[in-house]
Amino acid sequence: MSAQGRLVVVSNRIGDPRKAAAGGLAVALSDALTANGGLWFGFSGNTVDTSVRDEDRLHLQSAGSVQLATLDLSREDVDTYYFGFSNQALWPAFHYRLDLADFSRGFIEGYWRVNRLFARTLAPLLRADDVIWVHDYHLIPLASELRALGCTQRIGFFLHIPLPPPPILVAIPSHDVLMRALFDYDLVGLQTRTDQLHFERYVLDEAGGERLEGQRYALGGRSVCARTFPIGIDVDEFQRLAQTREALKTLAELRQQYATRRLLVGIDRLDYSKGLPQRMRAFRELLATHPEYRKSATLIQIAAPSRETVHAYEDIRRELEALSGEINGNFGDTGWMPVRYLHRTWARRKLPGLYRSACVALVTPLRDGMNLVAKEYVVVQDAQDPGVLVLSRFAGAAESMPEALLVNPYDIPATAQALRRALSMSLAERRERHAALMTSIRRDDVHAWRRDFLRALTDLWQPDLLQAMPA
Ligand code: GDG
Repeated sequence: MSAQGRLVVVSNRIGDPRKAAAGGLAVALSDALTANGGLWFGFSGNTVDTSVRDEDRLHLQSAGSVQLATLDLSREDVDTYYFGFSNQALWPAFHYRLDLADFSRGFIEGYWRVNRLFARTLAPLLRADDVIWVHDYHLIPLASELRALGCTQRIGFFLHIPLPPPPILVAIPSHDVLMRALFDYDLVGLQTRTDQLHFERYVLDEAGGERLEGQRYALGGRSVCARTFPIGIDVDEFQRLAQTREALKTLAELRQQYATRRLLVGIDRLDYSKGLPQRMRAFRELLATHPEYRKSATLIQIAAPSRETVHAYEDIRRELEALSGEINGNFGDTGWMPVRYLHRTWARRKLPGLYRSACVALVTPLRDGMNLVAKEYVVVQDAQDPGVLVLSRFAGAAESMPEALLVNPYDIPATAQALRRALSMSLAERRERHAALMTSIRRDDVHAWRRDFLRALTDLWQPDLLQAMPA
């Protein structure tokens, strides 16, 4: 079997490598997809009647040497598999929010049904020497379903979100089936060493599995390699974006508009994992305890709409509107609003201008797989006069970015104190921290992530070893 097989990427939604707006992940994967020809498979985003046959739901198109395959789903499938089990059970539970998790029976059934449908539709498109890379929590059972159809190709899985520790994992009904499904992959990639440790603790202590050589784990006669691959950004691509006319224009406009202000920026999907209310409270605390900032500091918070039909997202949106209104009401003046809260998606090409105009970035999730905003902010700073990153210790990024100002976002006074420190940090210290952060961001960029994962998946594939496993 060749080590140079075609790459098949499977994710809930696919990226189109032809579109510049696609972002780092799509661009990085498209390099690998085009190298030996590739296929990207996922949900089309369109819904169809349940009576439509599998073959009529599949759409194939070519983007250069890459084939894009998308599948329509029924309304019920989207509601149970996507909005249901993926985003109302796994997303909150994996972000340690069991209080928000809904484990309705119909959700999990829909989740497995769609994974089976993905497998059934994908299998006929596969070649014997393909290397398959499955992405994220929507598709954990996909390898099991493909194996059940007789697929023997190398299959890797990467989890973009955190893996919680066993006491949280075991609260998920059928956690055992879900975790065992990971053993149908050849390689499981996680964002951080902490996530890997949680995987190990679950396998050894909860499931009664074993640890083998080389970060391999055995359970129920099967074995899988589980390793850490911290995802990164395409540094050069993002720095190039910062030099485009639009990014420079955004920067110039913001500098002019806020000439007498110091900008703090937050850019996130509107999601309860991102710690947005806590962040606003920390900013409120800064204004309350340090009146000198009332006339100078402005927080621009972009909260890009996301999963709007899910209740928990509606609640967080209301909370943020109330908080920003309250802060502006209490601390604003006729000519100044301390919080600019924008519930909309900003054009990607403008983001570098916004990052660059801010002397502080607030990346303070309550829990995050990695967080790419933290990395994007750092790489577009002026190395001679860089801004300061205030980063939650609960973001995966904190593991490799200790030179940021690390905070516990639940501790509002301490976060406010960190904001003050960031706003008053000396140039020498800012430069030193920035240089150190640039080194790790470059080392762990998206190309290294992709290369390391695919190399591990290719190298690890040793059928002899699998067959030698005890039944
Ligand atoms: C998941 C994991 C993990 C944000 N607002 C706008 C906008 N963005 C872009 C950012 C950044 C991306 O979206 C967000 O990436 P994050 O990593 O911060 O977070 P998630 O979306 O939750 O991603 C996360 C990631 O997967 C990768 O593995 O790091 O932990 O949760 O690129 O710039 N882009 C535009 N307008 C916006 O308003 N155009």
